[in-house]
Amino acid sequence: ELSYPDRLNCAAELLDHADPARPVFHTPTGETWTYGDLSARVDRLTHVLTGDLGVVPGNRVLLRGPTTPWLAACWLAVLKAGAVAVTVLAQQRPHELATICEIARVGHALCDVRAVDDLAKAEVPGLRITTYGGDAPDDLLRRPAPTTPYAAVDTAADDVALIAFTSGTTGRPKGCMHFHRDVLAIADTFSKHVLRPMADDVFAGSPPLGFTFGLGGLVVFPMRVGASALLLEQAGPRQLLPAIAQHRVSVLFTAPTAYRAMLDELDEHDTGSLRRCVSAGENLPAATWRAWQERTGVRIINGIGATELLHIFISAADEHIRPGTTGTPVPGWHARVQDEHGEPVPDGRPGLLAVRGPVGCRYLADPRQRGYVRGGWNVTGDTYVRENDGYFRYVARADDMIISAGYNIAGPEVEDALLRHPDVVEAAVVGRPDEARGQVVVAYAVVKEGAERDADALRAFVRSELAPYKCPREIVFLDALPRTATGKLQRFRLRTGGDQ
Ligand code: 3SK
Repeated sequence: ELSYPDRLNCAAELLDHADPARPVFHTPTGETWTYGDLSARVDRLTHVLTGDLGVVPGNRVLLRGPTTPWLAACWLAVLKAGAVAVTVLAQQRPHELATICEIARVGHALCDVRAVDDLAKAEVPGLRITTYGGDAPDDLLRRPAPTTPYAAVDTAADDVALIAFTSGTTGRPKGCMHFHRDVLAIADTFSKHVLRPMADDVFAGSPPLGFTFGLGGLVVFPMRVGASALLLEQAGPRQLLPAIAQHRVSVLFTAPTAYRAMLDELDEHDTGSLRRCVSAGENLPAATWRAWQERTGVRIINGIGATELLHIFISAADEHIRPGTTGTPVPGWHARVQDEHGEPVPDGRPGLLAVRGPVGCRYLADPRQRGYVRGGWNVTGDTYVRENDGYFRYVARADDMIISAGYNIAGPEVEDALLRHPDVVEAAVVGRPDEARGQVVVAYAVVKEGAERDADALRAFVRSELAPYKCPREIVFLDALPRTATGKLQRFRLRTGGDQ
């Protein structure tokens, strides 16, 4: 059981316990911030926020920019001032930003000068935008401010610290409110018990700080143990590999597609510093896990997390990892598989994943709350099987199950089979309405550059891997699959044949 004092400011907690001389952030250009630098810069920012900018506890402050130490510092400063950080992604467009600001009643924004155009275009009434990293005299970093320490606002452990938005894979964004204690709870559950980082670790990864996968993996987890993180503005597979070699990265956070893409270029880079590799955001195919382990010697820590629950709640480490499964509930979390009425289903049978633990889903002013939290359980929208030894195996997103001629077919199982073909880089499988069968299986595939786009050969390959009723009726080749800004596959766009 986790226990925190009633009064708690998570930013102060993360900043105050590390050795000021130790590094906290590195940049690809070779800049290093120590914990002492970070503390001093956060305090300056907090003075400006609460002075010049008039931010008071409880105000919602939008943060927008590429992954840099300054973005992390702004996040910490907002929390230290007792305000609420509203995190968004650099890819979000004016219309989405306007909706988020309206839902969260955002009054202030701190925005990297390079990302300000779309925020300005959102034309949010009353929004006060302050840019950082530019030349203007009123730039956040150029404003005069006391250099004295700032005493953190005395927030309650249950005060909201963060509103993280999720659009899921479709629909109006939902703001997930998280408390100061929640921020520490993700470090004191998944990170402490599964990841087990050390102060000498160097973290890096692809998820942006506007995605809680990245905020946890690149800021909260390293800071909770006094370790450091390399913050990369560009963090695709092409940038990650040289960065790992150059900065001796030991803890990597990225998504299954990136692991798969990196496999092709592994030989050209030294990945010997890697000690922990975490995969989340989507299901990790067993084939990718095995290939990564064979080539790097590192056993990927697979996990399922959600913006609603801040970070990962089912996972496994070291010898407990079982490829093809997600793992077991992270210590502090409980999970079960239930039917649509909330009744547990027997082990071995698919059903809806339901979890509860130290962090809960609290949508801001959104009736969809009732669908997510049912009978005290958070129902994540994933179909899972619990094996009889307690391991949880992903089947599909609940709305991604395909029912064809009475057969239940899990799209991800067919995708895994497609991905076992050496030419296939990415695959997505959906059900298309069909008069005779209810639905038929349709696959979308991205193949390696120069590989033949031979649908018949690929269908024959799938038939050699799976029962014939699971074989796609049609295979469509694309140059890339439609994904959300956080990299999640948008199957609904393939189902509706929308713009790809
Ligand atoms: O949405 C997810 O998939 C996720 C995974 C890990 C940690 C956090 C999140 C939001």
